[in-house]
Amino acid sequence: MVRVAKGLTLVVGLGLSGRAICRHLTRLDVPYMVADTRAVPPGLDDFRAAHPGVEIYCGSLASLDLTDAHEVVISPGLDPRMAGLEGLAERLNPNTGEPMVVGEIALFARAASAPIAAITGSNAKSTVTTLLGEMATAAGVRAAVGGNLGTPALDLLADQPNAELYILELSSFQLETTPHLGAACAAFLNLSEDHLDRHGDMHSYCAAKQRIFTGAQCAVVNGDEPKTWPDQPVSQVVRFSHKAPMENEWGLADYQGQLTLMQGAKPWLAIEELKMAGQHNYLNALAALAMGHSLGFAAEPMCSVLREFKGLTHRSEVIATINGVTWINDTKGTNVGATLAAINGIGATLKGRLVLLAGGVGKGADFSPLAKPLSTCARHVLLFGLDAPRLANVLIEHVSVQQLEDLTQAMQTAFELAQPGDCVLLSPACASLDQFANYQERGEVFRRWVQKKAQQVEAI
Ligand code: UMA
Ligand code: ADP
Repeated sequence: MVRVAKGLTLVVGLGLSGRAICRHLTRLDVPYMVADTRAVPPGLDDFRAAHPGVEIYCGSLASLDLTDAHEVVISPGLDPRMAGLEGLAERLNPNTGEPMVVGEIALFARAASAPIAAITGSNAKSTVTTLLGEMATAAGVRAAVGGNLGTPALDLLADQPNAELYILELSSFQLETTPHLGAACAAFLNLSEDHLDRHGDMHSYCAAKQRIFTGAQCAVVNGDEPKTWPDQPVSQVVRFSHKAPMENEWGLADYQGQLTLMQGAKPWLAIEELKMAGQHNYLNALAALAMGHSLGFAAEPMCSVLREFKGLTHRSEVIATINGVTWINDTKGTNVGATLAAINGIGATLKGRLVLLAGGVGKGADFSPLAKPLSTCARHVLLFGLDAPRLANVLIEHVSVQQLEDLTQAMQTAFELAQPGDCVLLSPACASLDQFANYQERGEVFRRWVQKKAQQVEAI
């Protein structure tokens, strides 16, 4: 057994979050040691050089004696109930009054001196977080934007100490280890199956996300999805929905002959002024407006951001039109809910039919909700990767399905099968890790292939 010395904080994981946690503890002069379950975590030598004198343990946590540890701060990619940490997440820490095991965001909440706007949900987190960040800047608010979408939250504290507002995208993994967030405004955008391999069931997954509301002053929730509504008292709850809104709610309604983003009876922006592709982005615009409004941003700067924002790369991103067929990269569609939103959002605007490219690591999800919408709007579904057989099983009776070796083969087949007016959509409903380093690499493979094909076709 390796003993964690009395009074030391144990940081678990040497990824982005782990390193940010270490930098934070170093700044605070809190003594700590580090553990990583991998024999040789990536970047170990660099870490040693940057933190001389910090003890590092690599291997199973079950060989650590944590009896005297001050606190355990765990990275989001690791399960707080993993071997070696059994029972600790439920035990109160006499030093902090919080559980013995916490995560990066718990330390962030303790240290942040400016208000926090936090965003969670199964999908659309990065889009709404980025939109809100741009709205803050346009409204003249010095905002620092980070969390699950990129810069670790704790690095924001050091990099932007004068921030007037922290805007954080938070995953269920991060929230699970955050006992108290105390956000000025917390949004829970939507809930659909994801990460069940980690959380076990939808109840635990939703409970992790519900933690975003602990100590929140204002909750922004999806009026159409009751599971996103706070399960604890929050003094102000603001709903957004795709329906015509009641007073003080946000929604969509006809205003002077145009579908318009509305707050109660007040028109904010006609849909045709939005640049983002797909109907699912109407809700994302409403969620960002609802949050910005509750945080006191002025109306006009928020609307001007919505008039310009084209959406993030890898999310319903139009890459090219080849022989009348539009090719769309939605590699960030990594779960069934996201792919459903992309199919419904894009399918509704199509002249032809959809050729869907899907597959990868399904994370234990039920794929059957895809069957009905695909039977209505798809010409073919081309499957690749680890869970292609599971996808094929649930889709085969509803739509034409073919299984291919990999994404490149699927793209070649799509090129041969698609007809003018159709749309080839990469929205895999799965994680990418069986065949790619990450979802971005999968999207870049798609982009490069499509752009090359477009040049070849033009040259003919
Ligand atoms: N790992 C080990 N042993 C360890 C430590 C890590 O095996 O001791 C493995 C984990 O199982 C995991 C990988 O290393 O597969 C990375 O885990 P990590 O916790 O070290 O991850 P970070 O590098 O800190 O990145 C995390 C988020 N990753 C995860 O939650 C898995 C990043 O979100 C986030 O951008 C970053 O913190 C900064 O906040 C990525 C993500 O995939 C984009 N998030 C999931 C999602 O969006 O669906 C939740
Ligand atoms: P996240 O950060 O939660 O993964 P993103 O903004 O990166 O969210 O979008 C991820 C995917 O979610 C997109 O590629 C799209 O398929 C889907 N999506 C976008 N908006 C919505 C929405 N309002 N509801 C459901 N799915 C959505």
